[in-house]
Amino acid sequence: MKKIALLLLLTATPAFAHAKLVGSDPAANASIKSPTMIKLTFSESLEPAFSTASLSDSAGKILPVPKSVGGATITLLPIGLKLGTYRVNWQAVGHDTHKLSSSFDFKVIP
Ligand SMILES: [Cu+2]
Repeated sequence: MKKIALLLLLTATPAFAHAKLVGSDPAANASIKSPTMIKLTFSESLEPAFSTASLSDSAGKILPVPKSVGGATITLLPIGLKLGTYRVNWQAVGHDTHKLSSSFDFKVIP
């Protein structure tokens, strides 16, 4: 009985501690006018040295975009994105040092 409870605790705790992506603006798969800010919001404060995001175009080319990591957010400041599909790749490390990474797309429309 005690052993089972401990096991549950051990497997459940890290999942709560991960810095998960809880929202983004633009949202995944959104179609929007050319954005000047892309904001990713995570479930907990990030370790700035190990947390980052990048923006790539439909050809997979990474675009030079200013970025900042502060608190539980990563912000990208693109300028003049042309029509097309873009991908945001992100990597997030919270204070438990677990690394999560993923990506999502959005589309710039007229
Ligand atoms: Cu974790």
